[in-house]
Amino acid sequence: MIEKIRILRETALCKIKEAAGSAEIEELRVKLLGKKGELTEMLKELKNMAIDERKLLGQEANALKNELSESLEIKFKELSANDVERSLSNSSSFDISLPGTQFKVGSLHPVTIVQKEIERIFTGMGFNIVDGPEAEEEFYNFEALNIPKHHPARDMQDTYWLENGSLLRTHTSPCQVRAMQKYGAPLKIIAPGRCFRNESTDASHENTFFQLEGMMIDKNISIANLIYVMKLLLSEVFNRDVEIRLRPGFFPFVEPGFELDLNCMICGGKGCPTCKHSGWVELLPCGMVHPNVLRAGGIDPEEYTGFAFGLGLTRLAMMKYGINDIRVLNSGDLRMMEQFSIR
Ligand code: FA5
Repeated sequence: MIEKIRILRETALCKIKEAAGSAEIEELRVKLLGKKGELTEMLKELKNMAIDERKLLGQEANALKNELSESLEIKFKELSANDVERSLSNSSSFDISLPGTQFKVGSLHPVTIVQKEIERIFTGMGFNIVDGPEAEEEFYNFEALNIPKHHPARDMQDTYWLENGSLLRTHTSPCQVRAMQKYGAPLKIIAPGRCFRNESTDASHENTFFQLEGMMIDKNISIANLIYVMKLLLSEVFNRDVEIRLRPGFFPFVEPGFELDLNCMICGGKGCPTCKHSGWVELLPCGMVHPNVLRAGGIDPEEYTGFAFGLGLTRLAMMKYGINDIRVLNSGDLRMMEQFSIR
């Protein structure tokens, strides 16, 4: 038996050494160590032997099993590496020195970048972020904001009506009333979102654009609070002092109401198509919340006052990044998007 083991060892190691491919090694493994392999059969014979002989031959046979497994493994690895190399060099259409395929990674839209930045600033001041539906009820878009049916103020926002009687919200202001009804006073919220108007488009007007609504209601809130928050917001967004102007503005849902304009950052105030050659960009209407709006939200105007603003988020993104035409922001043109690497 010991002689059989010796002969098996020599022939097996020789065959392993001479094997020409990884498939051949696999065949040898089955032939030698598989269930019905030569060595396995030999081990089975041990059970018929005397105990001393079985012990000695068992040790020999097991040592050979380990040795063969190891040799098969080493040779298999060596031949597999050769196989890959051979198949690569045989294939004339594959040049392994070429760089791999590069996958494009997306980036955030400039409006989203600015929105996130403003959310960071306001949540830092204790404001909550709320949401509202884009397909809105007429009541929230107009009546609750002190704009009754047939009031001329409705003409300021040419509206897309839906067949079911609701509309595509023309501004984010409906979120004011929804938030008051849901959370009551005191209240500090911002509501970023998409708005729709049937506008003729030009360098600063789109029919689909983003606004960011803000509202603060508490006891004794005044215009001083409003101005402070607006200044803080803009200096944080632009990381420097910016030139602004406040003019009286009419919005039925605030009293008094203001238009906050930003010195045009595309032309530095000299005049260009983006600012309609005025040097100023209308950015941020704001004012003290009208008592009728507080009432519509279920808040007592005798006890509480508040301010609200409606920031033109898309226009702010244009000013921040020097984009001179609003239409590229909705164009889906990747050449524009690829310039913003923030993810
Ligand atoms: C409003 O929409 C008011 N709801 C804002 C408001 C809220 C006033 C709270 C007072 C208190 P206005 O129509 O001016 O106001 O729009 C606000 C801002 O949205 C504008 O200053 C502008 O920056 C932006 N905006 C309006 N229309 C367009 C448009 N067609 N394309 C791009 N941006 C627009």
